[in-house]
Amino acid sequence: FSRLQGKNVFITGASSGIGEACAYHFAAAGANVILSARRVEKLGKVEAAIHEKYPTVSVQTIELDVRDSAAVTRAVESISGAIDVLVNNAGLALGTENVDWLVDSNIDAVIDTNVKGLLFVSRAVVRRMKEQGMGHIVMMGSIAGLVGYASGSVYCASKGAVKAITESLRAETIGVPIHVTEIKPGMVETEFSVVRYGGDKAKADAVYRGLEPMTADDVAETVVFAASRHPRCVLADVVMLASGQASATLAHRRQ
Ligand code: NDP
Ligand code: 8X3
Repeated sequence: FSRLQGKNVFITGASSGIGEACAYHFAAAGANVILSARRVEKLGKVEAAIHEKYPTVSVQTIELDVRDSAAVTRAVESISGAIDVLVNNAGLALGTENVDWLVDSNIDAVIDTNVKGLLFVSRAVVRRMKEQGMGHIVMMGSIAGLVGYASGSVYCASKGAVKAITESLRAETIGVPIHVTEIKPGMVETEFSVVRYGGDKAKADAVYRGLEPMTADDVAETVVFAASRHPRCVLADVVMLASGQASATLAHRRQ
């Protein structure tokens, strides 16, 4: 028995990391998955892996850059049937400049993706869910949205915005009912730090030095748990930390 059996789950940023893990975990729960990201070849590999392991699950892949408002509208229109669950996950950090050295292109990419892209996707999907009279949106926030840390101003601001958008949306949808969950993970080892450091794997590895980070599967399990509660309740807010972490600014590292 699974409350997610036969449900349709739309995931942004499903080509790697947390979004990809969500694709597998929702498929394992019997849900059909609609996977979107810019790198379609990676989505194809995820689709093939799901077909092989869960042959009864339907998979749709959509090439989508969430920064493109019109493309987001078209992508959501291309999804047939209900959208029962949205995992609003696509996102990134770029660079670690302090405020006085911020780079325009990094500011634009992070705000355009994490804030504006998340809003474009939310708008299109909430309209759809209001027509359906139900739905569940899982926002991928971060503990970086709770406390700003040095060299993280733009990313922290973007995740602070995710928190604010989540709260506004929850207030706007109480009567529908559309359920809204925000997951705020701490350190999860994915492509996240490799992207943030422009492909420098050594710098990315140093982020997790001396502690055991969470995995994308750890977060995906929680996303699926949140999306499969009884409809009378909503898991509104989840903070997930690696066991050696107390906050975005306090971690215990073995020497
Ligand atoms: P990854 O880099 O592994 O995955 C990021 C995903 O986002 C990729 O699938 C990427 O796909 C997609 N993406 C990035 N930009 C765009 C875009 N413009 N349009 C569409 N898709 C895009 O990192 P994570 O899995 O770690 O990150 C997923 C989410 O989790 C992000 O929102 C991140 O901020 C958040 N998070 C991560 C934490 C961590 O420590 N790793 C902790 C807390 C939150 P593609 O490049 O193919 O478009
Ligand atoms: C990513 C988590 O703490 O590296 O959202 O900013 S952190």
